[in-house]
Amino acid sequence: MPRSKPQKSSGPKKKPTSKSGGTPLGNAGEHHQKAGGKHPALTTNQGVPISDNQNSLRASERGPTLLEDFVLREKIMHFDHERIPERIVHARGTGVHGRFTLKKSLGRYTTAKLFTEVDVETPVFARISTVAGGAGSVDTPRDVRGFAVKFYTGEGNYDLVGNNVPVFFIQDAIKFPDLVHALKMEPDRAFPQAASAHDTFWDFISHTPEAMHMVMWQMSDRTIPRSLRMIEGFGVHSFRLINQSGKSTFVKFHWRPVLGLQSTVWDEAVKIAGADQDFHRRDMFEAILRGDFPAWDLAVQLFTEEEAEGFPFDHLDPTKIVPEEMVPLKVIGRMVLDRWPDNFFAETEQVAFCPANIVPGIDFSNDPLLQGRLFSYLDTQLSRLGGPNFHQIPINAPRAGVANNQRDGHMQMGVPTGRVAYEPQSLEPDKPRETDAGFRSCAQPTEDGSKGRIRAESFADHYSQARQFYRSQSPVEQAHMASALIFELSKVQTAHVREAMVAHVRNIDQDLAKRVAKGLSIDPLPTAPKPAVPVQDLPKSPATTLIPRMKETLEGRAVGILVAEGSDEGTVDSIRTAAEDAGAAVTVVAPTIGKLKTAGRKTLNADAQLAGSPSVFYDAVAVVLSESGGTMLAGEAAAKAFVADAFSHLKAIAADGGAQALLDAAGVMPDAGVVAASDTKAFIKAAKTRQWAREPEVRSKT
Ligand code: HDD
Repeated sequence: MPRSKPQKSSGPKKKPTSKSGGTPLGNAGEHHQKAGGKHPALTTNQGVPISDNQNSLRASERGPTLLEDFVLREKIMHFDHERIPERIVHARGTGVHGRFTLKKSLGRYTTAKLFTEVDVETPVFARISTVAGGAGSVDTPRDVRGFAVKFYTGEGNYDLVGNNVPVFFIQDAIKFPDLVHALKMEPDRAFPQAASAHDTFWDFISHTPEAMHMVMWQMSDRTIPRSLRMIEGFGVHSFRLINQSGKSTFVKFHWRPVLGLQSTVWDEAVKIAGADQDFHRRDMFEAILRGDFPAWDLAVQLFTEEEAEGFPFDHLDPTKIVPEEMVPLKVIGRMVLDRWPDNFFAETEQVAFCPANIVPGIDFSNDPLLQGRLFSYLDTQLSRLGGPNFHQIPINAPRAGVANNQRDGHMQMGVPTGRVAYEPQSLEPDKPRETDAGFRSCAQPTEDGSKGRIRAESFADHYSQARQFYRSQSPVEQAHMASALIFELSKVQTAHVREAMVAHVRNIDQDLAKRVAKGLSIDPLPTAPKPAVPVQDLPKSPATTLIPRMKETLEGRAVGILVAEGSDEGTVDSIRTAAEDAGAAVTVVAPTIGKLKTAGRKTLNADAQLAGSPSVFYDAVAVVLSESGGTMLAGEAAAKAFVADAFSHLKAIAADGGAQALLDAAGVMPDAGVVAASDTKAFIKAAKTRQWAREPEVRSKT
């Protein structure tokens, strides 16, 4: 929400702890205060004071620049190397510091202190990202969001590197480079940026039946979130927890946003991309600035090897969920993000996550995708961060301390002392040694079998959970999925790829296939590929839905009030107060920013200008105008779009009499979500949700 006013949240206001340090914005801003006061001398990287930072060394007033100008050369050399290779995936990310507090011990299942020491705060750094786009790409494409959390535990760093959907496209890491090459910009033309809606992606998917479950999630509203604060996170794979006696229990991790889930509608996401490329990053930044610290509950699903054997799927297959209805979630603690990084590059860009970063009491499962990831991330950091010592960069450095005999290498920051850099040894008794409390891999007996490039039979069912997901969704969500598939495939130029996808969808749900085929004018329906195993009709999983589980709330949301000269200040004030009391950030939008005269000849301050603040920035809008203001704005395209978009994006609209001319010009029809501006109670109630009943009136039925 650009330029929304700092406001009080009705949620608890916690000062950031000294552990996560400083103000929510770290030390940003401090530097400006130094101007004019006592300030340090500007120096070169060798510490040499600089007398002139504005002019390079010249042979004469209008003569050539001299090679001996070490101040210029050092400054330009450093600048030339300011960029490091961006991440091949998840390049666009937003990072925030915070803390995790355990509320329920998992002491029966694990020795990991992170999960056994109740009420202890563990510092964390979380980075939420899109997958496909480059570092400078927009925040709101249809895309899965990465959800990576680094826990700086007393036993070393633990990274939970997940996504906001609980399954993945492929079952084996060997396919990952192909998946990513198909997804990213096509290599000959270098477009589209940050989009899966193109031939190579869907060509690959149409050859990859195991992707069908993830594709259903990808086509759902989960991939067009309203805010990074309103998404779930999933560890995806099964991991193991190991207890004192070495017993292992499988675990799946889930992050649940305290603000609830919320998504945009597709047209809204597209328009946000044009209006504010940084919509999600700015939303997070402003929430932290206001003290509205986003929080997630961490929940676990726990099950034994024997229980897993009874599941109608293989939990080691990362294209499968363990439905909550089968294994309920236990909430064990909460993560609160409360401090924006001091420096984007040093922290968010240089943070190096790795699923192999685990601590004693946690272990991997045999999920073949996870096993491949354990290699990939460490390897990637060598090219991104330039050498083996990237763990010394402050954002990556464990707070638990490091003691070993590794030495030297690019960018070694430490100065190890002594003559012993090996082990076992007897020359320096104080040097680090193995410990009984150290990490031990779960002593799992390995299965007998032959070596080979094998896919387990138990991984063969590619459609049952895709069907389960689609059929579990509400009718509104199913319509959105059909529209999303039609949109994505309509961007595919190769007819046989579109047809191959519709053919797969027939194995998921016949009705969905018909809707998509109709939207793409594919007739007759293509023959469905023969599934490797019969598709099962699994029980519905309501926990996978989004819209039916949305929280009715204005907490963390935004309300825009459109005004002009002559608007009634009493109405504006009562709407603002009611919205703020309900937890929303309120922005007053007008044709001009700054002061305007109200009906009572008072002044009202507009926070934002209409042309740069479309209604896609807000969750609900109010339009408060005088008769003449309404007539004037009825002829203004940006005002009409403000109201028409709010209506078609299913948002509550409060309007007074003067606004009617604008509402008429924008084609707004009366319904339960269009309320009188004087009825703040009705407005707040409608603003806490979206008007799903309106959708068939504003969008063609798919
Ligand atoms: Fe990955 C980054 C999540 C499969 C290889 N991945 C990356 C990030 C997230 C994920 C959130 C960004 C971390 C950050 O913010 O810096 N990746 C996943 C999930 C997967 C998954 C949930 C499946 C369950 N990834 C996966 C596979 C491979 C990789 C199978 C390779 C075999 N991922 C990478 C990478 C990245 C990465 C190339 C790019 C930058 C980085 O690691 O640090 O190594």
